[in-house]
Amino acid sequence: MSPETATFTTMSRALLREIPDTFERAIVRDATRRPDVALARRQHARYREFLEAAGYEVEMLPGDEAHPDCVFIEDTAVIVGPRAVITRPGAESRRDEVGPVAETLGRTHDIDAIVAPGTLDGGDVMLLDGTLYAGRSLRSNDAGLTQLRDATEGLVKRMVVVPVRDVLHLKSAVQPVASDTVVVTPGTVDESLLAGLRIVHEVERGQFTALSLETGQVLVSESAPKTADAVASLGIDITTIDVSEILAADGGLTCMSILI
Ligand code: CIR
Repeated sequence: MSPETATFTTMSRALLREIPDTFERAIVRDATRRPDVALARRQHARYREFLEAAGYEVEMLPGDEAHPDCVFIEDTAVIVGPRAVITRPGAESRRDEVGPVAETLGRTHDIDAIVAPGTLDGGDVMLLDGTLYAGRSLRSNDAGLTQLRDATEGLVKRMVVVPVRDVLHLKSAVQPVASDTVVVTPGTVDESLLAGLRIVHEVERGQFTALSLETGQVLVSESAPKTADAVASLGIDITTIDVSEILAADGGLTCMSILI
């Protein structure tokens, strides 16, 4: 499959994972605010409804009480065309989240996997118009990024490593809202590495999160109305959602699904 084909393959399945009761113990940087599990589940249900209304067939994996962060399924696999790269999450407590995801994706994809000493979180990987941007972060190290480069060779046009600072993942700092447009949190990445992309700067620092679909629809959080307005003013079709409890667990809108 050529890089162009890999990029424009129609995505129609979404893999999600239920929120376990232990979600209130998810890893958070601000331990003064714990997510409310019941409310998080209602917000997750609306997220699922949005994907279904957009035409996605949703497959919901059961939650795992031993893994409070398992709803953040994006971090466990990176899909590039026919290949699924199973990650080795940077947070040790999340390492075993990958099992059921690998099993499910193994039915439809060639499986490759990041191995020690490599670490990689899917939240650090973004595929835009054939270019794979990969964040070097607290969660994804050089060994993991080298393995990702090898696993995707021939499936992408190029891979650009983007060091990120002050945020968890690349996609906390750089969020696609169209195939050529990203919202960037100022000061978190060297923007010259994003040359060729249209950049919108996030107004409410660290509060904006988006999920951009191949249909052109973009789901954005209610938490950053000024940034959402800036995105909408470009003619992008946005729908807003309240994901306060997901944000409280340092998650965003991409992290709750793997789109296939
Ligand atoms: C963590 O710290 O791993 C989770 N509490 C949040 C992960 C969010 N993942 C993502 O945005 N891709």
